[in-house]
Amino acid sequence: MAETFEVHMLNKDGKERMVFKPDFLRVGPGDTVRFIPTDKGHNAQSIKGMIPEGAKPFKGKMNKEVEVTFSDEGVYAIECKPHYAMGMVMTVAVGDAKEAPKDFLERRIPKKAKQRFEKQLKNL
Ligand SMILES: [Cu+2]
Repeated sequence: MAETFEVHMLNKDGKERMVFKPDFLRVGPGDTVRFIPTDKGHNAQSIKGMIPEGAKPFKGKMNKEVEVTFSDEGVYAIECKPHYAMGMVMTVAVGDAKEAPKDFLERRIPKKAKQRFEKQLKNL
């Protein structure tokens, strides 16, 4: 049975600003994640070059809920476009993925986003 998970897009969560909550999820192939703009001014989209090879990119609209079904196994990096520089990113691991590709973080990534990715990837 495919499951649906919910992720909230928030301006603030405790001390952290501009966050996906949760910011790491492990789902099964065929499961769906619903990205909910609980606060205004956010969107959710996959980051180019940071999803499994052959996987379909997605781009949610601003202030709109978007549901994404993850079919391909691997690690997906997701950003909120307006707050990428502030580190508003999350990681979705699909299936048994135990590590991200070696070059996953070897690209231009804003410092705060990179710090959060490094933390998120420890959940793999
Ligand atoms: Cu945002």
